[in-house]
Amino acid sequence: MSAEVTANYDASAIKVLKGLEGVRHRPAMYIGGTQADGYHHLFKEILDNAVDEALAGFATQIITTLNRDGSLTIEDNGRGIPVDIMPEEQKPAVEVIYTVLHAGGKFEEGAYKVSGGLHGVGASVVNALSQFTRVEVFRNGKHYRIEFSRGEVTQPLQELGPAPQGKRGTRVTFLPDPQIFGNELKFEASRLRVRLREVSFLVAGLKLIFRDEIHQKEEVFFDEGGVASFAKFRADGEELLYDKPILLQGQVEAVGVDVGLVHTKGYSANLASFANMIPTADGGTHVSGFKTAYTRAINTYARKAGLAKDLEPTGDDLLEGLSAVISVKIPQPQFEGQTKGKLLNPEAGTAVSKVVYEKLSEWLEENPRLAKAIYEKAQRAAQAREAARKARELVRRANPLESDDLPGKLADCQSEDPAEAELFIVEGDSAGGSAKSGRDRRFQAILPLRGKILNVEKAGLNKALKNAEVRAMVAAIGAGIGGKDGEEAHFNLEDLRYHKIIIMTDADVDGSHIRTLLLTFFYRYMRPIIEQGYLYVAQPPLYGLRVGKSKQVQYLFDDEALKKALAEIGDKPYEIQRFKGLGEMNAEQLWETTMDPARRVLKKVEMKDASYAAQIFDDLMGSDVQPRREFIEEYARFAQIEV
Ligand code: 1YM
Repeated sequence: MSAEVTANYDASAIKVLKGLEGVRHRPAMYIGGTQADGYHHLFKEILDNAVDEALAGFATQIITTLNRDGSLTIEDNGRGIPVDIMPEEQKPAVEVIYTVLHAGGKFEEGAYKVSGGLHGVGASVVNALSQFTRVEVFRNGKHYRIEFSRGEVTQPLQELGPAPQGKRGTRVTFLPDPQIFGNELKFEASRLRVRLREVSFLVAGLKLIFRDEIHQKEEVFFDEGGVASFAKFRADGEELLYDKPILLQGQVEAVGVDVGLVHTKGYSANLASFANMIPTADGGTHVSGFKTAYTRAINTYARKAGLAKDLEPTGDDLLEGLSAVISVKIPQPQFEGQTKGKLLNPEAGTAVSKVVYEKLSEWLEENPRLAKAIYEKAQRAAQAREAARKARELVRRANPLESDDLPGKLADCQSEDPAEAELFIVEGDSAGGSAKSGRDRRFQAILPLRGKILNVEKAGLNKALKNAEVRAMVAAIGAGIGGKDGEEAHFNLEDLRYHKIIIMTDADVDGSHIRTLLLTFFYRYMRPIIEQGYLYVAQPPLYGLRVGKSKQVQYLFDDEALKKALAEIGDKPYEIQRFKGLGEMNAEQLWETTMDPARRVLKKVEMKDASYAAQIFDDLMGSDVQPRREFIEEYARFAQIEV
């Protein structure tokens, strides 16, 4: 900004500027961080404004376009942001909304604005953190445009001419600022799609179109069935107990409740929850309210209907195979937790509990045949739980004379301090052999796995526990098994024997597959290990490069690195070794490249966005290869490099 312009600014304008400078100074305070999550948060904020216009009953369609230059355009067909001059500021409303941090409040009196995020400050925050922002408004039969850069007006509001016949709405284009986010981050189509799909289910009847100009693809997200369809969608890949999902809806005082349910023949519980359309990955009062009322409604019905037997299903038994989406709309949501993913409002719990108990009881009365099928499935789950408990006892008592029942093929480390102990889970016996000889046995343990481990997503706990590879992992890790949604946790982090559990697989398709299976296993049965940041993926090199007569081998981790290295040596003779698998490296090479803490590269597996991860893991359940492959490609995004 030039000095001349500054001089003309009055006191309120300077305060305004300070506001947006504050956003640029401390972006994390507003968007959580400046990594990929924060970057995509900008999209969610503008989308939220368009969605609010739909919730208010004025917009029916939202188009999101990923432009070739990396910018994003979001357009709705609502009323259009007001453009008239605001008396106090003497500026068009649209300018105030995009440049004043708390301008949203003025527009909130209509009280429809329940959606989450930044409550109307979103527009100015996005503007502050964008290299450019263009807002076009179609209103009063006219087409207006205003442009900004890094929060400041660059082109004042202009009337461009008449709007095309009948066109109304708001179109916002912005590019997140590389000064804030760096040069590497980009909008990821997959993340945009996950949110658009979510919104299409949460706002039944709203049409969301996604245009990907980079990959030349268009997709329409539209559903009349709301959260009930969402529950069914999320159950994808599992056979359903019945076809028509259950919708439980109601309003208790100011809290709106929407719950969708469908029972599958599978074993995992799949709950997704939202407060004001914000995913609540850690659940909260609304989810607890749901579980209590759901269990009480079914058990009460079963007693009345004479279905109950001695072994009464627990809440977890009843949740087995359930796919549910719980969505509440609440005037003043309170969130807690590291990722603010947990809803705290007690009134949300009360409201969900009341609506679910009443409406589900009615549904059970009206559908006795299905009610019986649901209850019988839970009874089988209760029996399986009993059987699993016995199986666990069996695992524990299997080998009373051997030290702590550790599996025979585990080469354990000497240290008993979990903080320094590392467990390498290695693909195949031959790599396992090299790893055993190459390791530092003081703190590194090796567990070779033979072939592919069981697909636990399909199997369920009982079957999983019969699998030799699963049992070996459970025994080696030492903290039990459980923690899968809907199952009582028998997992205790305090018993964990290693604080680094490192998955070491080949850098090929089979390796990726095994890694995926292992990740699914940890996600479903030992999630706290991921949450605590104890799970890692090793990065073995792809190439060894020897230049001239040197004995020194340079290890390279991808094709890019190889190209770069080759370019740097220009005309000397060289020799390239391509490692097809871990087994091709000898013990010394494996130690040097992949295991030595001083030289190796480990990727930490992160579950920051648990709802996103759950979605991906859902994709993995299906028998389709494609989503699985996409997951493997996406997987790198959960990981942070640690050297
Ligand atoms: C692609 C983004 O922002 N649409 C949009 C926003 C608004 C209105 C209409 C609107 C609201 C009201 C009256 C009102 C507004 N948002 C804000 C704030 N799409 C998009 N469409 N007239 C028009 O609330 O009474 C203020 S107006 F502050 F939330 F950003």
